[in-house]
Amino acid sequence: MSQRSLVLLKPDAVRRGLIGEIIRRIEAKAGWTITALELRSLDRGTLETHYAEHAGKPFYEPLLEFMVSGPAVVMIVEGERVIEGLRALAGPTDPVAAAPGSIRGDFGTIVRENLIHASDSAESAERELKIFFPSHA
Ligand code: RTP
Ligand code: MG
Repeated sequence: MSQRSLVLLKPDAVRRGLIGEIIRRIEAKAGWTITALELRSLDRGTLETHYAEHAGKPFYEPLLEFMVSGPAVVMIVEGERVIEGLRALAGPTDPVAAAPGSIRGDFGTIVRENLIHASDSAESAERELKIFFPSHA
């Protein structure tokens, strides 16, 4: 079943020069295609909408501060079971708990600075695509 996912390479990934490595892993998956891609400085309002489910949690403000700390790569990835597949490729939220071989498991140590966001469900993908790519939604 072909799906679309909204992917962010977070500011830590850009700062550390990991854009190419992460995109290589995504492109290597059979049948997946990047259909939109932009280096973009995200504004706070966009991030408040994107991360609305976390408003009020202790990590919310530091998360927003981190996400505006430098440019991110914003992408649409399309393909077979791409939502579940990208979550698996990324690994769990805490990079230290993430298995080696996953993006977070190979490159992360800090929960907040965990390199990548990928939509967690078809409903989230629809919502997030409208936020980041209104012309593609
Ligand atoms: P994301 O939404 O970015 O794809 O990540 P996720 O689903 O794996 O994690 P989520 O629970 O939605 O949390 C969103 C992002 O907030 C940061 N975070 N920091 N305890 C903490 O310091 C903490 N918990 C979460 C991470 O950047 C996480 O990806
Ligand atoms: Mg999430």
